[in-house]
Amino acid sequence: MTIDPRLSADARTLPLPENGLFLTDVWDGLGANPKTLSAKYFYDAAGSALFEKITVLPEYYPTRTELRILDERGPEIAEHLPEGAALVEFGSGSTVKLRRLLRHLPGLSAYVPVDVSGEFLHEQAEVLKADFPDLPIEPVAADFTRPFALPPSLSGRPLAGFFPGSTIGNFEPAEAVRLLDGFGRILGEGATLIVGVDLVKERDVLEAAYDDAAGVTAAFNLNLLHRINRELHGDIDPGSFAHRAVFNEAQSRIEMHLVSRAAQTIHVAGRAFAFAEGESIHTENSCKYTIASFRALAARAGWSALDAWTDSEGLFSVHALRRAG
Ligand code: AVJ
Repeated sequence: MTIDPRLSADARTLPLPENGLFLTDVWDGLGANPKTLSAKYFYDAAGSALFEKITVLPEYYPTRTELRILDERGPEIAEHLPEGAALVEFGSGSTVKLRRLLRHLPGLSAYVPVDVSGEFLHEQAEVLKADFPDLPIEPVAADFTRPFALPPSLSGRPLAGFFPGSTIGNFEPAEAVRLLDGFGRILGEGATLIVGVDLVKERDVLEAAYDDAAGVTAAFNLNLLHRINRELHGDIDPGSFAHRAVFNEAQSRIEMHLVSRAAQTIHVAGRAFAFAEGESIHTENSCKYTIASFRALAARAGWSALDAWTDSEGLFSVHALRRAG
């Protein structure tokens, strides 16, 4: 792919093909009916900072609840990881959750963070090394949604995977099955997987978590439009779109949308996209499960249930799964 001359100077400095993919994904998504943008593009520097703010909002229960489960149930979770296991974390954003688990895993032989951002990965590895000097860290720069190879040094060791944060919720069920099966192929027969999964609950609680009173989630959603303006020569007035979060009960997912407040035409890198008043861009799905519905999904991907833990209010779950032979 060649560098598109219509991209902003900032965008042109991004490593290709990320930059070219963002443009073609935005063009494809805004050209589709209904219009969509991929949630993976939320996380530029501004979006990542807004997400950090979301995690401590009073309405946003998932992060603090998962941390509490990892703290309180850590010893039980640890029983499912064999002595000498290497722990592979898929999408190792920050190490906050990992640290909670590590306290309970003194017998771990290596930690393998996997992340697309090589730079972030190596920074985090350095910080972790300072706090866990005896734990070998073997970062892998890779997109965990695609097949990748583990470091050869891990061969012969028992393997475990860690996928916290209910990131699995961003994938529609069919994609989630493909992803979990992919983890199983990478980790191999007999591996353990520890995965954080948000639970179905009352509509009011779910919708408030994705439409907080302080407007942080709205800013996080709208940042996608700012990012398009910054990186792809967009001329979008973010004020002409409203944030909307709705629980789609039939599909058991929170949907986030950006709804056009008026009929208008926007431009992105030279292409025009027309909106009717009230027309939306679907920007995110966050799928919610019961313990049983998640186990059924995992089973389709070749994983059997070992155990699952929830908080006392039944807000969030952490599952331990085993890869069948
Ligand atoms: C990072 C995908 C788990 O779905 O709860 C938070 C992202 N979006 N508020 C979620 C998110 C809006 C979050 N995940």
